[in-house]
Amino acid sequence: MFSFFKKTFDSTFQKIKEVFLSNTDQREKKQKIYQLLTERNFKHSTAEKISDQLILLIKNESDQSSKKISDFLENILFTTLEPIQEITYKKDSIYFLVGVNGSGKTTTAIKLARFAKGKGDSPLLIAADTFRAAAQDQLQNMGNIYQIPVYRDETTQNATTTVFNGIKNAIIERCSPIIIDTAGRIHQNENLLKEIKKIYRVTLNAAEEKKEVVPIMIIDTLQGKSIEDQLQQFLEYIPLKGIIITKMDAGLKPGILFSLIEKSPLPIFGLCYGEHTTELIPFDKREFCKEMTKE
Ligand SMILES: Nc1nc2c(ncn2[C@@H]2O[C@H](COP(=O)(O)OP(=O)(O)OP(=O)(O)O)[C@@H](O)[C@H]2O)c(=O)[nH]1
Ligand SMILES: [Mg+2]
Repeated sequence: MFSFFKKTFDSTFQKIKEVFLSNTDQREKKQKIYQLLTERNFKHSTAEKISDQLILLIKNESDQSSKKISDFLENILFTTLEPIQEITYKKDSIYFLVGVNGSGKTTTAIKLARFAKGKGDSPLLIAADTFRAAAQDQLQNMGNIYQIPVYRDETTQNATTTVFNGIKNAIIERCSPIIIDTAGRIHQNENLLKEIKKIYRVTLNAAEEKKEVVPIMIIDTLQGKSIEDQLQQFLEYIPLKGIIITKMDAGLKPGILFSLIEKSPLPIFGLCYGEHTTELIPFDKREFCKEMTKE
């Protein structure tokens, strides 16, 4: 399941193991591990923590096998990610996807719908990107391919109408979860943020406490430093409950991927690592650390 991430991280952890199995003293080992991690863009404090703790644990351990080093690494990574909350998939939710232009909202909406269907649930997608007919076509075409119903209303450019009617329709048809794809909006544009707030409010009204509305921000790893600003701006308008990180396959150094997860100010719902509609995994930090370091 995590084969992509494993491939990205594996050479790093493999090299760390090689350092341990080599014939050098503790100080040199620690320095080499620290260097290995910082060269791959791990945060300095994280690199220091991993190298310090690993040296300490191994020093007091009679079993110096590669398997043992993997176990220690897994635990150290896990404690690093421990403060990050997770948010798990629930069938009866309304997933309200927001984000800046091109971050991967529509692709992720389909991925999420396929994930739900794979669990035996009956998702419905709402095409609430009413700015562009092409955006609705994109969702509709995918829905047709994977036999997932898509609610769209070509008679209106008003996303609130589409969302309201779409949710009512899903409730009548007993579809759940409901996944709402919204239009991309730049985080510096106040009017667009006010609009998404309005659409969110209508979503809450239409849900009538029958379903939990889960606003999720879709974050593109390639956006680098602007990510924090994006989150902050959106949070002023919508009480985001989690994030999905996309494009993790974009060839970033392992440390950048790890830092992004490590620094997340909101619970992580899932990770996307490709354009294919199955390339989404729910985020489970224990599993993640295990897969990264396993033999
Ligand atoms: N490599 C890679 N590409 C992705 C991923 N997710 C989405 N993409 C690609 O990113 C591009 C934009 O994806 P969309 O899903 O259309 O993005 P969007 O946020 O809906 O875009 P707008 O509606 O225009 O704001 C497409 O070419 C997708 O195939 C991912 O996890 N990895
Ligand atoms: Mg879109």
